[in-house]
Amino acid sequence: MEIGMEGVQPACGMGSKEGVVVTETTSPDSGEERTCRMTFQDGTRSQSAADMPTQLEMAMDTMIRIFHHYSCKEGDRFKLNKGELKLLLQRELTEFLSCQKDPQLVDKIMQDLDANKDNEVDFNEFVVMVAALTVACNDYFVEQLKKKGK
Ligand SMILES: [Ca+2]
Repeated sequence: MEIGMEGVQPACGMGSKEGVVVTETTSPDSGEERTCRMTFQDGTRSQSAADMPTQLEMAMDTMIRIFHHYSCKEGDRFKLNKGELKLLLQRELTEFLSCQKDPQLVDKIMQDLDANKDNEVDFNEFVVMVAALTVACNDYFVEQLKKKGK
């Protein structure tokens, strides 16, 4: 219950009184804890064995953390400018970038991702890029499996 309250309060911007209401629905199978953990607070998550996030939850958490790690370097801390995007691509998508010879690649990616044309990439736009790359990787993966006849 304590864990649930910690998880809910800051993310929803609610006071402790409202937070208590949510935790009253806590079930023994820790389903409520799962929900609360989706608030992705920095470093406040309980790490007991029964409270470990799933791999998919960790993947989502990682995407959020990585985005914010780079977006907070300059200017708007919730958006990637071109420099921040370039750094993220270079450090986090090393393989992807290394096989791309186009010197204008970052500009092109920026233009493609920047759906609202504010010269910044927000989290929504970033997720679209990661999703597109993930789909491409999966297509390749499936193709390889088919070739092997599996
Ligand atoms: Ca920024």
